[in-house]
Amino acid sequence: MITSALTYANGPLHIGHLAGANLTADIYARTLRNLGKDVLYVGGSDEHGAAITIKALKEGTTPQAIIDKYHKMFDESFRKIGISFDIYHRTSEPIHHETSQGFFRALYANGEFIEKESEQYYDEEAKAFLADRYIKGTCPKCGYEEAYGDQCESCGSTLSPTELINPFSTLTGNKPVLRKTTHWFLPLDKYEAWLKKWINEGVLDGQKVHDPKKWKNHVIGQCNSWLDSGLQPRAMTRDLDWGVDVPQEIAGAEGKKLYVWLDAPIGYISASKQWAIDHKKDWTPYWKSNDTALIHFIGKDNIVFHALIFPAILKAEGSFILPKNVPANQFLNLEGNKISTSRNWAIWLHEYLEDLPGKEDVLRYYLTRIMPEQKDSEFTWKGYQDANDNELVNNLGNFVNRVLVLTNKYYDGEIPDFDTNLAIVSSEGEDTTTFQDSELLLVFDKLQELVEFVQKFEFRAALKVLMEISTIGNQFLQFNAPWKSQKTDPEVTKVVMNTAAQMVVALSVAMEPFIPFASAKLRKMLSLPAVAGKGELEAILTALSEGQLLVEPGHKIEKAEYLFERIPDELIEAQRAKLQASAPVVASSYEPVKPEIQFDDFTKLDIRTATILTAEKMKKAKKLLVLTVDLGFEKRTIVSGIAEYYSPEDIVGRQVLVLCNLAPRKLRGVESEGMILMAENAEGALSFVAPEDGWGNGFGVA
Ligand code: B3M
Ligand code: ZN
Repeated sequence: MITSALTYANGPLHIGHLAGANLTADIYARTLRNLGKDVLYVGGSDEHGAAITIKALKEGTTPQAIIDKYHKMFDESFRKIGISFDIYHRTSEPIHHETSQGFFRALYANGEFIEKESEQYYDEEAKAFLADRYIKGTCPKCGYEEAYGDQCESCGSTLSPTELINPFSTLTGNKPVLRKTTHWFLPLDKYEAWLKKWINEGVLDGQKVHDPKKWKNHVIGQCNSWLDSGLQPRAMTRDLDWGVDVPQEIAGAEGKKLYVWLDAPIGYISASKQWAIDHKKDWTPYWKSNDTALIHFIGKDNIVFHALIFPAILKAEGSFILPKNVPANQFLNLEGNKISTSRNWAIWLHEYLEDLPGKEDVLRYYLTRIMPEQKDSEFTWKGYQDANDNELVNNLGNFVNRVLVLTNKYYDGEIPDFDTNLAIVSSEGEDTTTFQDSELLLVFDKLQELVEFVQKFEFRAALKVLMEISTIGNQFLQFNAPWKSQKTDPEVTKVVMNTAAQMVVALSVAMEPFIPFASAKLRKMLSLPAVAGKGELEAILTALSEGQLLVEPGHKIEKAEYLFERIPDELIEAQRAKLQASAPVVASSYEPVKPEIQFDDFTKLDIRTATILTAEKMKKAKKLLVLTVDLGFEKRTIVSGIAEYYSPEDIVGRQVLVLCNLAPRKLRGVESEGMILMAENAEGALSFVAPEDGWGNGFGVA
């Protein structure tokens, strides 16, 4: 049972989504299917939570319109890049609402929830409670100033709103107040002991259920850092109007929705149920049988939800298995910067597919090659081009092409038969070894190594082994030089070419999980059926271990075509230019216009002209300057986040505009009594907006 994190349907897919939770799971699922395992691999769109409603608010449309748009895009893009979901589902489906409500009922009936009144942040102007993404503030872990109430996108920490420093409402920017509300809490503190044992020893209810040594260090590390600081009861409901209703028969349910992190992982189960309906199968063995391995592929920002909270929910329900592993990946950066949706610093999958048609496998290959398995890694267009040209074209493509071209040239496309006696390298009693045997044994070992790496979620290493098989093939050709021996010793050439053909067939299967489009193309050239996830790899391993051929003499292949092509510099330059340009210029990077206000709203802002009198750097704060400004009628201290764009000595004496009736706010212990008005471009660069120098201080704007 394999899952990919459900993507929030609030913006297009980018390469980070692939590298984190999807390409990983796809390679894994395809490999297991090729090994003949019974695999169910599900994914889908996460269509609830504040991520969706806030996007709808920004675009002046409905959450439904947002999820419909992105779900369709995701479904298409994933299909085109070859993610082999057995079902790509969505959490807005009725079957999901029923399934997640069923969980809520079961937990409620089991007495697992604590119903509790607590104080939560509330935005008095928007008249809304501020959970999760409705609230932002400074991350207590890393100091990032735009951390959400549920997590920090900069360091990946999972947070709760009360941990934020200087919280503010994302709806209005207001400072929130605390207000009482009642919710159902999951007492995670009560589960702490068994979670600790389960994570660190793989033991659950006295049974060994997984091997913690097979879990990634950073996954266990993050869980333990949570466990060690003590788990807190966590609210499983929210005051929202978008999401799955708390079952209405429960007293107090009115107006309450399930917390998105309660419903979303249950989405994996709903998807499995829908798949079972569609295929007239039973979903329960995949979720309830002890011989099923449940594997969640995710990004590192989702670790505690999948490795602590969802397991706690599954166990509280009582009839489900827990994940056998949660192989989370770290983050992928792009050309020196963090991938950022809001700054449009990303390679969007739908644009890649359009701009570089036929290069799906190149992206898959390069992303696997640089996969952030243990630490963050970086995508560069140069790296992409090099990986394509030096590895796919020069190594793999070249080997395959040479074999197919020569087979066509020398044997009219028929795999040659050969005289075994010609190729004996050793014989002992009944056992004779030909150089074909020893060469194919090398391939067999490599295939086994590759499978082991995939099973350990070490996809980079597995890919490297795949390329080593092709290197072995190239060296084999180079050493035996059939293009020479064909003239001098055509009989020996047949052994060489037959052996090379066996290698190509092995490669055509082994490459399928990584570069499925090239595999399908190659299989067609080989006149063999496409790899369909029906134990083909297992069959090859068996055949090789028994010394059988993978393709018989006389089998006729088709004409050779190139599997890969060199990527011209212009293409790379164009993509680089597009990336650089897209941030500030492309229309979509402009902030949408905010909802209409009245003149009265505007006059509430008291904006005055002022002069900067002094400026100095705030200690240990990269971005902050401490300024004193003269407002004419008084002097004020203002902490301003402009240090990356202006140095203190350059701005003393400058005329500026100050919002002077903003409630004071403490920043790093210094009280800031107002705000300097700046223009901010799409890259986040700042520039003063101000009257001419010498204009005079304390005058309002009109
Ligand atoms: N939608 C977060 C994300 O897209 C969240 C994952 C849910 S998995 C059940 O990164
Ligand atoms: Zn952080």
